Amino acid sequence: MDIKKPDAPKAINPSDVTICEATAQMLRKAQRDGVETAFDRAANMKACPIGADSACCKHCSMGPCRLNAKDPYSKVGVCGADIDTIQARNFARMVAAGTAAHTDHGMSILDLFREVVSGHITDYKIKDTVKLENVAKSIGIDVEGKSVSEIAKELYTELEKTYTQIEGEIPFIRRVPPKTLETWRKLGIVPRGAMREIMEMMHRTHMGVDQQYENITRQFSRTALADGWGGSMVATELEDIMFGTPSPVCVEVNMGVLKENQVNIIIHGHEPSLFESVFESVNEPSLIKAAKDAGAAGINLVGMCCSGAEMMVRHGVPHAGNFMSTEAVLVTGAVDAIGVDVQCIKQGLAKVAQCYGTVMFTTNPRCKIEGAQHIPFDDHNPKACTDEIVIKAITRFKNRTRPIEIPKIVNTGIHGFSHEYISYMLGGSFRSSYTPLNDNIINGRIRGVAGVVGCTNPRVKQDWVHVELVKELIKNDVLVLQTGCSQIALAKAGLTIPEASVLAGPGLREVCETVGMPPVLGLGACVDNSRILVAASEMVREGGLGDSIASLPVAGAAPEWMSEKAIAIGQYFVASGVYTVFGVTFPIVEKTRFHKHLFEELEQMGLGKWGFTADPYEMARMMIAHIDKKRKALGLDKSRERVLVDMADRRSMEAA
Ligand code: SF4
Ligand code: MSK
Repeated sequence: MDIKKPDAPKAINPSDVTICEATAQMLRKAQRDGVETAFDRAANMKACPIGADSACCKHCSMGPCRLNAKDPYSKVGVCGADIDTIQARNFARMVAAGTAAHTDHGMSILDLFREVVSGHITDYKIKDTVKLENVAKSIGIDVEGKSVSEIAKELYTELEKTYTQIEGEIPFIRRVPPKTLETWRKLGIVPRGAMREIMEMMHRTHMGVDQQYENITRQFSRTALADGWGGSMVATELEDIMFGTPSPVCVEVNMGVLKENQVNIIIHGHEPSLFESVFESVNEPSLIKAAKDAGAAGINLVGMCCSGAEMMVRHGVPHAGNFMSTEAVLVTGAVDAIGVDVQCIKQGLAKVAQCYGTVMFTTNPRCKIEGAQHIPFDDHNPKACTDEIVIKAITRFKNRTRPIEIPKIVNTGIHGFSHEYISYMLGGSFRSSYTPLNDNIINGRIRGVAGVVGCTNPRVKQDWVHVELVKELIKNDVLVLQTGCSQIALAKAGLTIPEASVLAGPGLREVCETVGMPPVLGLGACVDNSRILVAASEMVREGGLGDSIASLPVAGAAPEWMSEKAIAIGQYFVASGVYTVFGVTFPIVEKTRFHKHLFEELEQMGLGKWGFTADPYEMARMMIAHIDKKRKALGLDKSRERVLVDMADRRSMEAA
């Protein structure tokens, strides 16, 4: 009998899987070294088509049940669940998991804030008292005549409700434009408390509970809103209060930020408390001396993924790359230590680290990885952990044996556009406001605003969809706001500097040149998408662009998304009123009632809606068409035509 030999693994061509030159260079080196990365695994792991369509259910042991995506109503599960119930439940659980991740991150920051406020923690403090007052006032706390400590204690008590409240509305609901809030109240989707919403979502998606896709959609909308206007917003605001509100800073990005003659330490993950402490440790004179005694020119601290984005926008710490570059960067052999906390940390990192002698540390009790050393990080004594990481990195530097190859690519970008800074930048520090942004949208110089955010994913060419989409948007006068790994893609492409305004359409270019800003504004980490919600609310409050977020000429996209957090973010933007387009794949069968509900009916109910395409040009077209539809509804289509005619006239005059 012939025994079929297993197929040889498919080899990738690095230039086909990424446009990041540094990553491609390291993937070539990994191939020479016989080291496998997620790019190789993706090429050799065919995505399950039934799972990709969300046409399967394993919520009980009468199944798992697989339905036919090509003929979705031809079958039901053993319990009778139809395709709409099955995929709504699956989608809901993705929202619940993503919301849990962001809100648990926010809860850690809230715990830290409580301990700082009560004086039990002294390694961190309240840094931005202006922001403290503003956040307190925004949720109705009277700050008049109160000390910083009194305001902070009241703020803590209020914000704790974001998580634990059983009935009522979460505190940041007070920031939502009244018309948007009215729609939510009518639909019964105002979050009470994040824990309650996530718990109820998990209950309702248990076998034999909620089996009506519209009802499930209402609860996952409520759950997602508990993320965007709850857990994520608490994380962002308290991080700003304790670590500083970002303002634009010039940063170096890409793998060339590693330095062969220095001790290189990478921090990767999400919660900035770890990174802030490592930042202190690497500036400790005794540790700098130890590094020099070991023969290093110094200690080089570098960020990756969202931890990196947090430190980049607050302190200008260099950033080595986004999610799909985290294994590749270790292939340089130059990384002496990589410390991680939570979220987006590939298990494969531990193996790559071992191959190159990099010491990998997990630090958070929620995240341990086989093959990585665990050094517990305690907010009450953070330096115990982070000093040890630095000491171990120095030891590894001293004992480096493997050859080092660092791609000589460094890009620069200006990042750190908090929603507060956008208002100062456009309105001036004495009369900071969104009036100039709204005015420029109304007069048509800026056609609209797009949030382009999210991950990178080995199922598509790394960074390519982000970069092509953003280029198309700015060329068409759409101002782009960015968070997470997407902004790193654009920074590497050179689009986050003011000079990139030459790639913008004439109206946007004029605004960028007048203000001196890039056409692509990096706001922070993925948890900081809440800054975009606040900016959108400010635009509504400013006037002239309708009375709800749904009426704004704005759109959102996550062109290379991969995580459940991305689905939660997408859903809170949709529920807030924003048309949101995802790329890669969409976990729903087309031509089902649930698909129609998400892609059409939610908009008719006064919310936003979902869109999908993997093609960046089509994505830009869809987003611009939506922006134009909103402009038309606001009666702004005329002003834009006038500006375009003016610019065309001007160009023909220049050519003459
Ligand atoms: Fe199948 Fe219904 Fe059980 Fe899901 S809940 S596995 S559809 S029987
Ligand atoms: S890290 S969720 S890959 S943006 Fe926030 Fe990047 Fe996406 Fe993770």
